[in-house]
Amino acid sequence: MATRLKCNDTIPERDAHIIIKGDGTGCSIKSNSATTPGDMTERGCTYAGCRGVVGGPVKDAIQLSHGPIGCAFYSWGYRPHVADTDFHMKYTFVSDMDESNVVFGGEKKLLQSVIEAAAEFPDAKGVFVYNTCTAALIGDDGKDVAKMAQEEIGKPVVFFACEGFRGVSQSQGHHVGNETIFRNLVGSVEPEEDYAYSINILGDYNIKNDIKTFEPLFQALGLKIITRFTGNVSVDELKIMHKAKLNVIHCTRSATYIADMMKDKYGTPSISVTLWGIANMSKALRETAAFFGLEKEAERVIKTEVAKVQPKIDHFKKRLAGKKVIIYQGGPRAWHWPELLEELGMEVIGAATTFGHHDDYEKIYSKVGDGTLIMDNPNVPELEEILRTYKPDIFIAGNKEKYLAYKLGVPFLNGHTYETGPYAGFSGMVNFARDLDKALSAPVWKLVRDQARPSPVSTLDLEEDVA
Ligand code: CFM
Repeated sequence: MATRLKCNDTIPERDAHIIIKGDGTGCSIKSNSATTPGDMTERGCTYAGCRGVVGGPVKDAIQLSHGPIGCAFYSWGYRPHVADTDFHMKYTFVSDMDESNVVFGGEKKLLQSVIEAAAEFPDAKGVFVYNTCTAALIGDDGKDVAKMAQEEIGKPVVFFACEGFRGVSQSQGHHVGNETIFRNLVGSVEPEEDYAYSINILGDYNIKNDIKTFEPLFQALGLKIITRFTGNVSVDELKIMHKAKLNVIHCTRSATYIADMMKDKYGTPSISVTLWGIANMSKALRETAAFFGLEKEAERVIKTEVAKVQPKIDHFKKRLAGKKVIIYQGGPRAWHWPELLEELGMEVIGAATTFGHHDDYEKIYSKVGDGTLIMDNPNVPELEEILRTYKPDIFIAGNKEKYLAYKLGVPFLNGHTYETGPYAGFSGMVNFARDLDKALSAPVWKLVRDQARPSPVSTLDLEEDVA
């Protein structure tokens, strides 16, 4: 049932986006709808979801925004370590539309920018052009320009119609990114190699080198990973992703679209997995192995690898058990992570997403206990109110919320780009537990409680926890 926070007395439209599990009305939350005017949402735009999340990690493509320079600057390098080259951390590209281009059109400038960038970086395997609001509003035909540019430079020039205003959040950008990569690149070459035991990992973006934790596990089963969509991937790897026998989807929110298109066109089956946490990673290996008849190998890998990390996890579990968590992520991590936190003896008392769809909320609903607060697209006053009233021991969210948490005296962990990560796979779970412990045990919370705030929201027993 819709729930009223005090701060929403003047914006009652927000009530439908906030529910409490177990009040007898089921998962009746409103989501994936336009933000109410006046609500200071934290959502990103379609361009952010396409350029930042899906297309951006492709390591040997020139990432070129067609629009004003700010769109390129503010989408540059905010997700670190997604590739094993530093090309994208060093450079970002933009057609640099200015007022005269808005009046007279920016197509010529775009064509010239693509040609210049390709000449300057001859090793790049293609150019990805991302449309922005400005270029779309004046009616530039970027798709046509991309076609001309492709003929001129002799490499793929892929145009993404991801102008920011298209959807209600960055989620629409994932969709555009999936469709555009599928239509323009996938299946454009036919290698002759044997791909009998091969998979793609879809919906992993190699945050803080996540792939280093789980790729060796799949490889130890005897499987070849053709493509990661799109962490640390090359244009050439995207072209042959249709050769895989199975798609393993990690982030279902951002990558199920391409899995569905591959199923329709190539008959490629897919499974949805979670690559965080001991139980989930084990399940992912078992299900993938079962598809190829490699069950024995899976049991061997799980046994050996879990034995290496379990003592460390047990150590942290003793320190973390009983702590209460509010988690606020973009989408699926809010339902992937309650189980991990449970493995560490912790309890989720609030879960929120920026752009989750109803299926994400149903998953959250099924994984948290009665009384848990579930929120869609929360804004800052709402987050402040729930941190003050629910008094979690730790808040897992992103950089936008970090200082709010700190100012309120609440320990914080960055769940988007991680603290010291990686967090995926078996070894990543140790990092996750260690970073949670570090955040909770930092001596600063004692000072904050004693000196800065008469009534902090932290419920930590500091004497016990300070290392
Ligand atoms: Fe998928 Fe992601 Fe996420 Fe996402 Fe994101 Fe992200 Fe996220 Mo930040 S693709 S939906 S748009 S798992 S950047 S790597 S952490 S909000 S929950």
